[in-house]
Amino acid sequence: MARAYVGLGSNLGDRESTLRRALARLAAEPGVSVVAVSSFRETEPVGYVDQPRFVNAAVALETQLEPPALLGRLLAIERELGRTRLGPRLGPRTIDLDLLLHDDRVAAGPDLELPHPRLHERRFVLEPLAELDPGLVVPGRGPVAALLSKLD
Ligand code: PH2
Ligand code: MG
Ligand code: MG
Repeated sequence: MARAYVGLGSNLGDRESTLRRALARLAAEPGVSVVAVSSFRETEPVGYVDQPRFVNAAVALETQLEPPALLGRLLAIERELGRTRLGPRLGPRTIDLDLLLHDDRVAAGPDLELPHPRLHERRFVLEPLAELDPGLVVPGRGPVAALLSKLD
């Protein structure tokens, strides 16, 4: 069994309801159990700023799935909840499910990078992770609490 962390984000439609539906689908996946869900927080858009505010959260999972299989399930749930990839990169989305961490795996493939490549610089990811596990360490980057204290 691996411990994985997934980041959730939405800034189109009924954001909270979409996050709850995504969590229910994750919990229903064979080989996946939900261990803990962070609070939902409204956040200012980062990267591509001319878009609505997001609701973000993170979830801790226990899973038998290897990273590529888990990523495949996340992308399938995104599609089921109406995610399209027609707009700008980093632009508005009904649902975004990002595989952030999978135990202490490090991977640098074209389809899957672990840890998530921008995790260490995003407050909207680090804060929910710190809430789930204040002692969590990001492989190659350090403890989430230290990463948060480096952001201004
Ligand atoms: N996701 C992005 C780009 N910018 N900003 C916030 N606040 N929350 C997000 O989830 C987010 C973002 C691309 O995935
Ligand atoms: Mg994302
Ligand atoms: Mg994504």
